[in-house]
Amino acid sequence: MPTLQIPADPYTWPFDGAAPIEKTALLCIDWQVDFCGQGGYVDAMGYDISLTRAGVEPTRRVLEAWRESDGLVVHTREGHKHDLSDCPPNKRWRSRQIHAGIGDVGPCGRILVRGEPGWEIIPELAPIAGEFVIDKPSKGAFTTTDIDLVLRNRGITHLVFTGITTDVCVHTIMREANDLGYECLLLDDCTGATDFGNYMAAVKMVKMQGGVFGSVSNSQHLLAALDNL
Ligand code: C5J
Repeated sequence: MPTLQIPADPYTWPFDGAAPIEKTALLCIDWQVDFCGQGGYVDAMGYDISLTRAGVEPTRRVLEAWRESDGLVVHTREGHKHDLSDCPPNKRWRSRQIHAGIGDVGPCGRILVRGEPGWEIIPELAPIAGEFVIDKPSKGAFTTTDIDLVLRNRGITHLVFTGITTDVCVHTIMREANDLGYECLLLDDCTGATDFGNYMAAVKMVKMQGGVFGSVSNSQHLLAALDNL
């Protein structure tokens, strides 16, 4: 069975020596127009989308190679129902304070609402047939969706993380997954945050205490390992 072993910091990933590709999923978290496209939610909040777009090209290369290895791909999308019945009032209130109200109309349609142009995954990283897409009304995924069931039904024990934003949804999902016993790897050039300092801190936090949430590597190391399969 083909396995992965990736040079990473603070430990060579995975902790158990080798990750069988059929037990490993590539997670692509919230690569949506709202988080990295012009006129989307992050843009409307006034952040520099070049920071959240920084990981697009490395992730595209990883996704292409992962697909060739027949590994499982799971995409997530953050978004709410049209009637916002699944949007916590404090989340909507907070976003309106900074003039990017969830559910309000912006250049990419209603912000973070399912089915709107801003909610779509960007074309470069769009899912293809056979890949799972998990819709979540939340930053995390494990308490608000069936992702854990989907992964366990496929025998997945190891997770490779790409996505945005590093310090919000990626971190929340990685922490949830780590708590549930999944062995996690973050690719640091396949992620980005709305603030570079927060990106750096979020990556550092994964590595503290000997890898409290997992280990950190990059696309080059993963691509080399996939090439050697
Ligand atoms: C945020 C996310 N930042 N995908 N969501 O609200 O990180």
